[in-house]
Amino acid sequence: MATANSLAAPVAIEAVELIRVELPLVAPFRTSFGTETRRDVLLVHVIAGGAEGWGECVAMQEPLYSSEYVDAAQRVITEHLLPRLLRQPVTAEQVAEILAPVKGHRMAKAALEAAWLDAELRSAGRSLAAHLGAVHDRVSSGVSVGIMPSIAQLLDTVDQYVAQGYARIKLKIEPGWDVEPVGAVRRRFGDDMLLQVDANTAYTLDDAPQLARLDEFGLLLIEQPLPEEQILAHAVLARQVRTPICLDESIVSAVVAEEAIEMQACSIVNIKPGRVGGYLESVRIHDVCRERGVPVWCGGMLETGVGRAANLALAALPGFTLPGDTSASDRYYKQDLTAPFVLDPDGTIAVPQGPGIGVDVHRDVVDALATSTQVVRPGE
Ligand code: OSB
Ligand code: MG
Repeated sequence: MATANSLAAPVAIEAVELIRVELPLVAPFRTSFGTETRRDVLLVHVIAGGAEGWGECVAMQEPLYSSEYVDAAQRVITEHLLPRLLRQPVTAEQVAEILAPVKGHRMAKAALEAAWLDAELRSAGRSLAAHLGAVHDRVSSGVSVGIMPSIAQLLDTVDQYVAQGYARIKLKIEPGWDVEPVGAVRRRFGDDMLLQVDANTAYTLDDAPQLARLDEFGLLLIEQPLPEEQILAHAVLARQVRTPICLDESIVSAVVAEEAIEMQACSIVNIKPGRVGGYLESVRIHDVCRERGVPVWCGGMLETGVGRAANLALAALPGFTLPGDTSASDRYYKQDLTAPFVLDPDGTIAVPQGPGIGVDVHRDVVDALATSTQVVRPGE
């Protein structure tokens, strides 16, 4: 079973930079909760005795996917999280425990833990992939396709991704955009294409008959049809549809994952490190699911290369048996913050093998796109 090993000494932090970077998306991305046209990313950069570490906070501009949002994440980091972390030298392994008194704010905590992990691993000369327990050096990658103005535009978009080699297609759905577009894609691309849907909580249990109409399309899974808190309702729904239910928003920790599986609310789990409070909790969810024979896959939050590098390391663990939302850089951004991640024609992306997250952050690009920088030092 994959477990995160502890490293040696904690790195002594000199400064933590909180850098906000704005990147335009290559195309608008519409989900049941809103339309994204740009990403307002919070980067955490720790500087520690010759070493450095980077973490990406996946909180979005508005609290529409979950209750977190980027301004609040930065605020909780400066007011509540960093004061606790900077009191004494702390290992990455201890970050979650030290921050536990602060309730929630998992995306903010995850970004800090990621930066601490990266700094420690870079100074130890060890890759995040090896540290987390990766067993593959390439991972199978899918792509998440937004809600489109028309079926014709949807088919064109899917066609381009299929031509690039993506291993599976995920369609965003909502009431009024489900059976028709999914059926059109299935008919156009055939029964062999790996296809799944994501509702981002847009349905209610009363919609069970409509969701059961998706059964005929042989989908891999339906992701988070009902609200985040309604885990039991997902168990009820799971008995009314044949398509496997996968949870995203609902799974905020390993304990919740275990309970949801126990309740038979889901038979597949989407693991997003930001949503669950970090890469180390992600490994615990992976382990919980693997022990119970529940497949997992790595979700995405439109990350830049910083978060993407770390997600690829996680997705290389043995329980990640379904293609993830770990798409290539050019699916999101014209200019990434690292060397671009590229999809191979076989539908895989290489897992970075260098120390830490395994990629260099292009500081010149970060500085050119930065909208603000805040520096926090211990003892201030
Ligand atoms: O629900 O998986 C989701 C993007 C932003 C917020 C939530 C989700 C998504 C995606 C795209 O589906 C995932 C990605 O490609 O990064
Ligand atoms: Mg989702």
